[in-house]
Amino acid sequence: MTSVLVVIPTYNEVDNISRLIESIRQVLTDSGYAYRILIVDDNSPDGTAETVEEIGGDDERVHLLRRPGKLGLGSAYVDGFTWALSNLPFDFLVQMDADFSHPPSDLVRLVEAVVEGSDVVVASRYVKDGGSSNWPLHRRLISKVANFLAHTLLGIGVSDITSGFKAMNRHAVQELLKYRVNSRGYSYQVESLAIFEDIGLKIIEVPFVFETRIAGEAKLSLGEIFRFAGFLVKLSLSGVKREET
Ligand SMILES: Nc1nc2c(ncn2[C@@H]2O[C@H](COP(=O)(O)OP(=O)(O)OP(=O)(O)O)[C@@H](O)[C@H]2O)c(=O)[nH]1
Ligand SMILES: [Mg+2]
Repeated sequence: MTSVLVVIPTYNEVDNISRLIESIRQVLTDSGYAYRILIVDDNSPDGTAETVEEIGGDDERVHLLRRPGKLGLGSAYVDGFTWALSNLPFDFLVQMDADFSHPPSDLVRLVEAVVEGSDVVVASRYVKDGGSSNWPLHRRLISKVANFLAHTLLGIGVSDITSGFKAMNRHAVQELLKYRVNSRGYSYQVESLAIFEDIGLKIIEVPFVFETRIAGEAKLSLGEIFRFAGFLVKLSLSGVKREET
């Protein structure tokens, strides 16, 4: 049976996480795929991890990876993927945010696009029928500038380079981890696409509508934005690198 792993990094998502896990369970149960859900939590002070333990207690499909402190979104993905490759059975992996910006109802559509033969599927706001609902003007602007910078500096052939909602096959995950992933934070989204292109994987975009977070607090700080821009410049100069073996 085809099996799907959903990886979700969390920091202070106690107001979202129970509903999100429940919603993913429903969507994937209806789809007929076998599934696992992996939450990568950075010792959230609001008790996100404890909530996951409560919900997941008697469900072997829900897993929790606890890290000692807030180490960044990118490194949460890398640690989650590394742990999953050794510990969980999966054919396809979906990465998504915990705050319902990435609607669980779109999950299956993404997975199906990978099943049909792409290696990486990016859920995109910037292709026909994609968009963002109620996103404040300043956030739209930040996203557009980030995408413009990433396109100009790195020439990646994806229109929504900063999307965090992606599906990929196991091969893509294995190959990604053969590279040195330097991003700790949000630039991971761009760096991972640069790596996928370097490997020569087949990447496609499917439209989706990004929903504005309604519960919990934003983590995107000014510091993150500057680190993101600095990282893009560095990446454009040095390129991506495979780990020495
Ligand atoms: N484990 C971990 N997760 C993180 C970290 N920073 C952010 N996240 C999670 O990564 C996802 C994306 O973060 P958000 O705060 O939603 O970022 P955003 O979507 O740019 O900002 P909003 O518009 O406010 O939602 C969420 O599930 C966060 O909980 C981190 O340092 N560690
Ligand atoms: Mg968000």
